[in-house]
Amino acid sequence: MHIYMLSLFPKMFEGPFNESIVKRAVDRGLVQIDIYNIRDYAQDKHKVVDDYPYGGGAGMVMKPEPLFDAVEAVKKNIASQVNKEGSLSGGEAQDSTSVILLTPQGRLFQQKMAGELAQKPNLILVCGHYEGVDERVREHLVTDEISIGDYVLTGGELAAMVVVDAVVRLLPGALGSSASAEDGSHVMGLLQYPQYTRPPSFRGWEVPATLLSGNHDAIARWRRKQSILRTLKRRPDLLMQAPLTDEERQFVEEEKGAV
Ligand code: 6GU
Repeated sequence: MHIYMLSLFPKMFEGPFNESIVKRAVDRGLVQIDIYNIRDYAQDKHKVVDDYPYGGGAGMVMKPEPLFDAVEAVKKNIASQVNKEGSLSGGEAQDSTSVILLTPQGRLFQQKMAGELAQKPNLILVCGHYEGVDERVREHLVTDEISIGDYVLTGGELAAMVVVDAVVRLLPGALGSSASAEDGSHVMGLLQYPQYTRPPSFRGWEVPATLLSGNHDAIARWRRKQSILRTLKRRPDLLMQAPLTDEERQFVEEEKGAV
């Protein structure tokens, strides 16, 4: 997979992409991440990338020309790469490439979307800034708009890093052999059960006896029950959607009554 990041603050990506799982995935050749500075595509000698909003009001708006030029430069690179590899025609690859704007007005980013993005050969992530971007960017350049939650960040960079992290860990081979991308929270629609490691007694707090029992059926039942209880308490919205058996639904109704 090839990910292209377009940003006014390219240095922000240096730390997160040079550590841990993302770095390992890059080192293993599972993903290539290229950072483009939008300011390099400004058209005047002062490298202006923003301007006052028509109609007045507070804040600045990102100008369309540098964003269009930067995305088109990336698409040319994708096309020349594809021509070398010879699978699709360059034009086809360009047309099918997702161009995603990170903005608080976007669709809410969720695990399902991470899974869909992880299937794509190329992703272009455009980090919005200032009070917004010229509407023509939304209408004629990007294919998707993503938000990572209901709060306002100073720019799309941190959100783009969240998206990249969530996508890269799903690439086959990105996690070590002992870890599984399928195992964590949310994939099953339930929150993860409580985890413990040694020692069995710490400051007088004991690991639940079931986990020490060696009875794998009992352990699986205990974990499933804990996941359901934790999801009911913290994220009842998730529980509505979760794939529960009739017996588990019954259990949820009893617990609800008990609360
Ligand atoms: Cl994608 N951008 C900004 N600026 N703020 C956000 C966001 C994105 N997602 C949540 N808040």
